[in-house]
Amino acid sequence: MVSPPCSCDIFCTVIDNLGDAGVCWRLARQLAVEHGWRVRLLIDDPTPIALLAPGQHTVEVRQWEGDFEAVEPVDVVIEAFACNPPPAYIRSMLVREKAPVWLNLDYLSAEDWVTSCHGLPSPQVDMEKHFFFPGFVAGTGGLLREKDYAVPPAPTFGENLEISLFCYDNPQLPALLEAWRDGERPIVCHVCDGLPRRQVEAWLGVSLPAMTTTARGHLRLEALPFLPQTEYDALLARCHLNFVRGEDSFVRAQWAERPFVWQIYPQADDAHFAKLDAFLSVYTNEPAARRFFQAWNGDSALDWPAFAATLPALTAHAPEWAAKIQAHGDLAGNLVKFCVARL
Ligand code: TRH
Repeated sequence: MVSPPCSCDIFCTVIDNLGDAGVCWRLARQLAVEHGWRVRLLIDDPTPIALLAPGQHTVEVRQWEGDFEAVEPVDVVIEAFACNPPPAYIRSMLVREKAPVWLNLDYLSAEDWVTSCHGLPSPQVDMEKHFFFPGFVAGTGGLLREKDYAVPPAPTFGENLEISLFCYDNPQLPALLEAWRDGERPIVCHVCDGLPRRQVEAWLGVSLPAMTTTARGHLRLEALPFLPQTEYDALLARCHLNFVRGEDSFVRAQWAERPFVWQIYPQADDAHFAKLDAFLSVYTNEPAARRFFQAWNGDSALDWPAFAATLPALTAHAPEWAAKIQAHGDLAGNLVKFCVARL
């Protein structure tokens, strides 16, 4: 189906970290490049976009400051993660002859309730807003994946095990670094910029500037600068195993078709543990893998040798898993269909 070229405003607030901007940027770019939509990304802090996509000209990125009216009416309004467009903007949506399609793009979760909430209307004054949920199964909005994303060939298992490390503050990291240092197999760990590097530096007791390398026992640590998003995606595909976090890197590790370990975004009321369990129950029933994910997100002892022993099975499983979660269409494509049906 060829959709008419829509105009679309995406609202995003950067709560913390990079995921809000990372998800909105991917969606904005895909709607523009793959569906020909005229997209504006209205973001309260555009700094992360400049880091994720330096020099991009595909999407108009504007700083969202305070209250303002719709500059010109658009067909589709997407608010990311219930960020609430400004009141004056909403009022100008109301006076449009034809109300725009208004979506709240929510967070990703593998929990069962998602299928019953995806697409539901949330009545507003004189207008409807719909919940649009990403997800792993039919009946959700699917996951962001570019049409031209080509899975690079799997790296061969040479002598070194190549691992990328992207995580939040994680009290389990020192024990893992020790296991790698003292293990039999040489490991190269590509340490991402920010929190991962700071924790590695604390463990080393010395600084490890970006683009430098150091070694401890069988572990070589390579400090990365902050990479543009496409280069980060490529890093995931070059590694045998990726430690990822949050939402966007978590999804990308699955598209890279490699084993991964996920640190979920921690929530104050521990709601994230239910999300972690929900994901594990659909992703793998390999006990050592499940235990490792749980330990990485909790305080039980990490058993690196047991997890490492599952890597061949997880590597073999990765393409099947990627095919399974791709079978329901990609999020941007599903979102376009959803909107076009309501325009
Ligand atoms: O940064 P995050 O922790 O983002 C989180 C989550 O989205 C979480 O659900 C949300 O509630 C919170 O933000 C506010 O992790 P995430 O989602 O993986 O986003 C990181 C983005 O940064 C992703 O798009 C990949 C990108 N990235 C690069 O482009 N280059 C890099 O060098 C690195 C390390 C990451």
